[in-house]
Amino acid sequence: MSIKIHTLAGYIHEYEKSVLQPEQFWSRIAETFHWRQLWQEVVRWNFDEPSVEWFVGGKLNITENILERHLYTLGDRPAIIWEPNDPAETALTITYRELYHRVNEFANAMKAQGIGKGDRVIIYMPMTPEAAIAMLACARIGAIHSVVFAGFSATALADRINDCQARLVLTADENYRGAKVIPVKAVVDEALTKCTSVEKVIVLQRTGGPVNMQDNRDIWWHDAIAGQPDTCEAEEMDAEDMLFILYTSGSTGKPKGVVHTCGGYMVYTQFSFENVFQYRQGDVYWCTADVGWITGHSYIVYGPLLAGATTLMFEGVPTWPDAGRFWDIVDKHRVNQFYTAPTAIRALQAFGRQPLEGKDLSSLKVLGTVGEPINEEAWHWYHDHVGKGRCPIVDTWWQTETGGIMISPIAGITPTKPAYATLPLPGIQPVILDNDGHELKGNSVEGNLCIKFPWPSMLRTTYGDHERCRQTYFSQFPGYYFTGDGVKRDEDGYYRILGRVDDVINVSGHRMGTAEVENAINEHPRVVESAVVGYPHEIKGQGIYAYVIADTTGRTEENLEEEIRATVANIIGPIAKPDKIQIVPGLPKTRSGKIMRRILRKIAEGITDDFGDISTLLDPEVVEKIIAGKK
Ligand code: 7RM
Repeated sequence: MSIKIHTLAGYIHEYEKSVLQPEQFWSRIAETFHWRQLWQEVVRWNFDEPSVEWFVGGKLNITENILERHLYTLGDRPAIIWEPNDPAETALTITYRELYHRVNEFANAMKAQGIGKGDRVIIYMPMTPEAAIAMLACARIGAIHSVVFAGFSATALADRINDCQARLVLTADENYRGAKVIPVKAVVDEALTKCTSVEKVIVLQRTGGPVNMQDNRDIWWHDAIAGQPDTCEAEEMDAEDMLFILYTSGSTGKPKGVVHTCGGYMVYTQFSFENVFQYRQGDVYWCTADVGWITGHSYIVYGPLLAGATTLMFEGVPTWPDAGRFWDIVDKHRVNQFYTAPTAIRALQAFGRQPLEGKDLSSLKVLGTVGEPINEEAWHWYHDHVGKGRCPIVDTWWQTETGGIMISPIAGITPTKPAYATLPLPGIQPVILDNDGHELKGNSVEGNLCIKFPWPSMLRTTYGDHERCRQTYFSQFPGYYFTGDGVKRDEDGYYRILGRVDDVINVSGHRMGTAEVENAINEHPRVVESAVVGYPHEIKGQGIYAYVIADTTGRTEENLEEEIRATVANIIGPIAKPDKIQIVPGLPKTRSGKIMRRILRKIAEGITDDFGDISTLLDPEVVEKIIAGKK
C-alpha cells in the first residue's frame, strides 16, 4: 500500500505536505514499490522545453510490482474477473498466480518472434483478459504498447501503426459487441496494406469465425504460446523509459501519440487508484471503460493490478441483451466500486428504473464517473437509484495526458457536490488563468485550467514530435501545463470543469478534434469544404454538427448525407459520424479566411440572433442563409 488517506484532516495534511515538500511527499510513496535500483533525484523539470523526469536514475519493471510483488501474498486471490459479452457464456477468474504465468508465457511468445525492448507493439483487441495480458507482457520485456480502440477504422489504425512504426500487431479473429460480431482481423488486414513496418500479427481466436491468415506473417495466439515457458525474467527499465504510447485527438487533424514512462506512471496510478476509490483488499472493483482509452490503461489494468486489487473486465455493452446488463453484473460479482461514464448513465437513465428492479446492488460502496462533465440530473439519478443514496460519487477529472486522476473527491472522505470534480488530489497544483495568462487567485473565479507543478504520471512528449508537445500544452501559458479545459472555482473553492476551450469536442466521453472530423468529411469527392462543431446532446453530452459545402447536382441531400457519414466511419470509425449534417451555400468566414465557429456553434444550439458583430465577415448574409436552411 502506498499512502492511504482516511480522514478529511489527513487529506488536508497530505495536500499541504505535497505542495510544500513535493520531493519528500513523492519519495515516501515511491519507496513502497519494488525498485531494482533507487533514484538519485525525485524530480527534475522545466516546463519551457518541456522536460520532465521523475525518479531520475531509478530502475524497475512495472510488472514486477504487479506480479512478483503480489505473488506470495495474493497469489490465490483474483486479479481479473472477466465477464463475457454474452451472459450465457461462463465468466472467468484469473488469480495473481495465473496472471503471473500467462503474462510471462506471452512475453516469451513475443520474444520468440524477435520482439524486445523499445519495439512498438499495436494492440487492437476485444475486451478479453488477453488484452491486459498483452499490455503487461509488453511491459515485461520493455516493448512499448500502443492500444488502439477496436472501433477505429482501418485507416485510423494504419495511421497509428505508421506513426509509431510498429513491428507487431496483436488482434483477434472477431470481436463480440452486443448483438454484433465485428471482423477485426479483416480490419487489420486492410490497414496493413498501407503499412510496411509490421512483421508479425498474432491473432487471438475469440469467435472461431473465418479469417485469412497470411503465411509468414500471421500466427494464432495459441500457437504462439505453445511450448513457451511460463516464467520470464523482467527487463530492467529506467524510470524514464517509455511504457506506452496512446493516441489521442487534439485541435489539429492528426491524433498525437501521448507518451507515458515507467516509474512515474506506476507510482501515480496506484496512489490515485487506492485513494480515490478507497479500495480495500477483497473488494471487487469494476471500471466499464475500454482498454483502448486511457481510463482502461490506468484504472482497469495498471492502477488496480499494482494495488493487488480484483479488477473486473467486461467485454460487452450496457444495453445488451437488455438495459439491465450493468446491474446484473454488479449483482452477480458483488461489485464494490463501480466506475463509468456520464454518457452511459444518461443512456441507462432513459430506460427508466425498471431495469434496476430485482437487482441486488447492496454490494456497492463507491460510484465513479469520468470522461465528460456530468449534469446534475444524471448525478442525482446515479446517486439515488444506483447508489440508493448510500454511495459517494467520485467525479474524476483527468486526461490521457495526465495519466491519472487529478481533481476528484476521495470517496467518503472529502465532500462531493453534484457536477463538481471538487478538489485536487495531493501532489496536484491546479491554477486558473485568464486569457492573458494571469493567475486568478481566490474563490468565485473562472478561466483556463492549468497545472503549475509536475506530477509523476504526466505526459513526457508526443511520440516522434516533441515540438508538438511543447506547442500544444506548454506554449499558450508559458511555465504552465495547459489542459485545454475551462474551469470554475466556486465560492467554496471547489472545481467545476466547464468543458473544452479549444477545438476539441467530447462525444460520449470520446475526444475528437473538429479538424479531424472535417478532414474525413472532406475526403468525400462531392465535398468542397466543411466546418464541424459540437452541440449539446441529451445522451452523448455533445453531438457532432457538420456544415458542409457540397456539389449536390443530380443528388438528393439525404443520400449525400448518408454517404458522408459512411466516409467518416471509414476514415475514423463509427464514433465520429456526424449526428447532423447541413448542406450550406457558404461558411461564415473572416476576411482572413478563418471560419467563425462561434457563430456556427450558436446556430447548432438553435440560437438565431445575438451573434455579436458579424460585419467583419467576408459575406455576412451567409449567416441568414444557414439559419434558414437549418432542419
Ligand atoms: C480520462 C479522459 C479528457 C477530457 C478532459 C475534459 C473531459 C474528463 C471529466 C471531464 C468534466 C470530468 N481522458 N473530462 N473527465 N470533464 N468532468 N470528470 O477522459 O483524454 O479521453 O479526455 O475529457 O474535457 O480534457 S481523455
